[in-house]
Amino acid sequence: TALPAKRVTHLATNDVPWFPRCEADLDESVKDVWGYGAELDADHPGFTDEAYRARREKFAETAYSTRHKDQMPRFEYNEEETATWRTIYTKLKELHPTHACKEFIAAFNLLEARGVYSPDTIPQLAEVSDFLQSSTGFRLRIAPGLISSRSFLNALAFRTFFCTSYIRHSSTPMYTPEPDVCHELLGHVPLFANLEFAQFSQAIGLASLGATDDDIKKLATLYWFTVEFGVTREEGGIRAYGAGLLSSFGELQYCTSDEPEHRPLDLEAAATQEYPITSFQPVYFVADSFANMATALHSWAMRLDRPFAVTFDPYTRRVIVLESK
Ligand code: HBI
Ligand code: FE
Repeated sequence: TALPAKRVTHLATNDVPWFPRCEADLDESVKDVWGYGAELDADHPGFTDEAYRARREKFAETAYSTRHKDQMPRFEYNEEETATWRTIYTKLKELHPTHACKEFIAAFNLLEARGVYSPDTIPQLAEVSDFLQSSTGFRLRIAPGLISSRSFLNALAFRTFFCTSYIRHSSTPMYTPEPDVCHELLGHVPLFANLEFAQFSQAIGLASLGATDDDIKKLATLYWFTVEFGVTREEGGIRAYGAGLLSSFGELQYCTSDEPEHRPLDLEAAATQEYPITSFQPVYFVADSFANMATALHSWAMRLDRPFAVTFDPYTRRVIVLESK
């Protein structure tokens, strides 16, 4: 259920798609989901499990009803859900020393040292959000499921990450067809505590505000090859920083092997590369550093087709729009 295509009417051109100007505007973006957040497809591992479907309804309902002004609710996870978390956590963590980039490992260790992460409990999103807030100003907002590319990227402009809170079905601990709390917390969250990575992520978000549909597609593709499936080169070899890799036991091993192609990261190339969504990636882009990526993104984004510029005011956490008349 995509939202009707609202237009911004106060800009010189009235052809600009609506975009959030302040964090409360993200209340609109939450509703902009691809499919209803709890309506499972027939091939979903939890499709025939009534109890699981009821849980998903509950999580979706909480996500839909939580507004920006509200406190983040607490989630109660049951034994079965906690066991799934423990299995994934333990297996993935074994691969960190040899397959994850050093920035990810550092942040993950800090999350454990602060008592936010452990294999025994699924962390509360409120605590994870507070941790990120004090590290880089990033925050979590509960998502009912897969948010549209535009709304999802727009939120990054506010250093806000739409984060799911439900967990995958217990029958397939190493597989999920959609983002779940394991993918978010074990894949994405640690690097949002890294200043340069946070800056890069926000820059993608700022570039997406009021962007054309074509440019949203390019930004979503760039996001795919960096934030989801990015790798970097360290002394020991290729290391993953993308969340899609760090949350996948199989692909994490594959992406650092000699099998796939590793190309140096070029933003325009990565923004236009085709990719499969149901199999391992045939091509990975190798980044040199997050700091360079953030800088390169700022100049690359200037070439996008947009009749205004935006900046983020960290004091009010609002977006300022600069029009060239
Ligand atoms: N929605 N909840 C959620 N989580 C994601 O990781 C996510 C999303 N929507 C789109 C998306 N990721 C990306 O693949 C790009 O389309 C931006
Ligand atoms: Fe993701």
